[in-house]
Amino acid sequence: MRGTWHGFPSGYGQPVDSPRSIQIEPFFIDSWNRDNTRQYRSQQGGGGSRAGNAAGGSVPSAVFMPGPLPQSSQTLNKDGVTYSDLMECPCTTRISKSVVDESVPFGQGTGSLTYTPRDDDPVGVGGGGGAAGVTKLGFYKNCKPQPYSQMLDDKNPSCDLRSYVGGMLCCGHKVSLLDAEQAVPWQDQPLTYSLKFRIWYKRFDSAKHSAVVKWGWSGLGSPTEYDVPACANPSTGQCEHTTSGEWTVDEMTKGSGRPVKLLVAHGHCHAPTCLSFELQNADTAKVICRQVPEYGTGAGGAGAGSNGNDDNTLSFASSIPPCFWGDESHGLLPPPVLGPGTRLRSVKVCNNTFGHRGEMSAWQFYGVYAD
Ligand SMILES: [Cu+2]
Repeated sequence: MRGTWHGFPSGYGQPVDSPRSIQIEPFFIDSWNRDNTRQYRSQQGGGGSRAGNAAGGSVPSAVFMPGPLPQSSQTLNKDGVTYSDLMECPCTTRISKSVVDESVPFGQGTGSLTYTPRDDDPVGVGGGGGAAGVTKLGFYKNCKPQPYSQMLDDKNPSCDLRSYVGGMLCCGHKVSLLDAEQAVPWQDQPLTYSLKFRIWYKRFDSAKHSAVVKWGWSGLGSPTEYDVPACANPSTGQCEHTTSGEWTVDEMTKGSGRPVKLLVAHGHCHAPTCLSFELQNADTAKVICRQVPEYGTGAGGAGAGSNGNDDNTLSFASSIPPCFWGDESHGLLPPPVLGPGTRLRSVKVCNNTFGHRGEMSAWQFYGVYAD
């Protein structure tokens, strides 16, 4: 994410030994409504243009225009929506489920999801693109019980194939997120994307640098994703959903039995859902790290609209600032040192004015062993 700092405090680094190539896995979902945007533009007297945008034109600040959505969308025909529900990968009628055993208890429903394209799906323009063929994906989730996660007790739909309604497994490569009855629109107007990466590096000097270790914890069990149920009464304006889970440092380091010194903590969560992500020492109830994403407002003129191309896109997170520890002389707080027996608690708060799918709750930590 453009505004999110990815680095290490002075004296630490992540060594990469003479790389020759990199592999990236960009994840794009085209949710742009070409027609409404054009109509809006002509009503406003035109103006603005954006490179790489087949229809030209830009949607001014704070205007969101949904494109077609499947029936399973949680924002379909609702007021006050400022983002496309497609970005949360709703399962559509193009996808069928095959459950291995319908009689198993909740949380054990496994099997597969099969995507079937339409005959008139895009065949690819300019040598790229093209639709997915029949695609089958296995579903194996293992939501953990308390205290690791509330997901089983809450019967979170992501824990079981029978209740799964959206998320990564309904977002295969080149699939359409529309229903079987809906043709893929604007096939003559493909979008062209450009990606820019900036990689900051230094020569690794073992006299000056220590190599960091990466640890992760999903906080949920084997799915890193979960559903955020819509709040019962959105008119109250207080729609927040909280989920939490606990684990030990030793579990996180795969039973190393060693204390850790944390240097960087990134909580992985999604716009427009994520409100805050907190890591606590469950033994002392002390907050170790609290992350609050920064959201775009859509303000700022051409290019800053909900389909804009700058950092202020409406309802998108422009930054999720990580927790970062280091040397006091650099203005940083001292790194927390945690023994292997330390219990950690993750507390994640989401906006649930609308329901969400595929939201993620995962911590990524970088640090060193402290023994
Ligand atoms: Cu994610």
